[in-house]
Amino acid sequence: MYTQAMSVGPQDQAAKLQTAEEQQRNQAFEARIDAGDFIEAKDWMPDHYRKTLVRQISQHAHSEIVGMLPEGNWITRAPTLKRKAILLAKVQDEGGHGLYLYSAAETLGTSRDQMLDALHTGRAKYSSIFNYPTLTWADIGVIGWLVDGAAIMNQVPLCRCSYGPYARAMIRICREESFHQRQGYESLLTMMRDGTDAQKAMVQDAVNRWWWPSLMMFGPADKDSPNSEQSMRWGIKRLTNDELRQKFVDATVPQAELLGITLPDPDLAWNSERDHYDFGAIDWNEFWRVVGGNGPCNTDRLQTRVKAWDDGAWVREAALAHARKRATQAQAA
Ligand code: BYC
Repeated sequence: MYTQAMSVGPQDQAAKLQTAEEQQRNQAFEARIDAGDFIEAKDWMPDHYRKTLVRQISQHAHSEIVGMLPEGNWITRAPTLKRKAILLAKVQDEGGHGLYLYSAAETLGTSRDQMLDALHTGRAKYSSIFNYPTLTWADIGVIGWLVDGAAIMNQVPLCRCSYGPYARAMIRICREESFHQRQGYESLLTMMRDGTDAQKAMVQDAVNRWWWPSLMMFGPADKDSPNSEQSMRWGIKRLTNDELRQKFVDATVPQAELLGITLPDPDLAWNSERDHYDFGAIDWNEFWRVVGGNGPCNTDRLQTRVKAWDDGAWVREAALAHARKRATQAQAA
């Protein structure tokens, strides 16, 4: 027994060496994180850091392209040419955000096909917010104001994410989201200022339906967020879900007052001791139901994405055939 325990074979020695090497790499990695360095695609990183980033960035990319659907629903019904042009540009921007983000995630060694397969087979998530329907034109303004507003609040700190390619993608995305938020708010202001009573009521109804789902976008409460602690330590997330949610409420309440609408929360009140707004309890059962695939539009959203992927097969094949032809021509030249 004793001799067996003492004898260290070549394999054990290699494992020990690897562990020591891994430890050193890990320490160097953590030191870079602590120093505020950006981690780049070719740098060594722990597996869990890589996996966390692929999970978050790909979910973010999926949210952008699924997020095109509720708004796309209103392109043909926008009330004026100006509003149609703005909406078209916005939806196109969301597609572009998806592309930057898929590209950022690809630098971590996961292919776009793998990520899309995970979305299409229900293994990857996308933001809960896009499983709600857009029932009236006012929903489009409210999505700009509240959904893009929540997105900016969440995404500005991601411009300082420790992973360089994600942080850089977020800088451009945030600039565009800021335009999205303003156009939504301006469209609501116009309806509230110049609209008929029915149009004003339509804005209030849309706000009533989107307020709570917008607060849910920030994710579960910190105490129920399994990923936050590690992601904060690694500088992937810079603020927690609850911190961001509070910042969003604080910024949005005065905007609602200026608009002349009410927010559907009887517990919403300024708390001068905390210097923040207090707000009511979020229905976490609804949140988990929607995240789990049982929201009002989950099935429809996923089916639409799968159909778009299937219908686009010929485009991908044509693009690859063209690339092959160009490569062959370049070789021959
Ligand atoms: N919906 O431990 P937690 C946009 C999941 S796009 C669905 O706190 P984490 C826009 C979470 O993934 C908006 N699932 O996780 C586009 C985790 O599940 P897994 C998207 C959610 O990652 C077009 C579990 O719950 N923005 O703005 O530390 C038009 C536990 O959560 C949600 C981004 O993706 C949710 N709301 O924090 C307009 C931003 N919340 O993966 C606008 C980047 C949580 O363990 N992402 N879950 O199975 C993030 O900042 C973070 O990933 C989150 C979640 C704050 C969302």
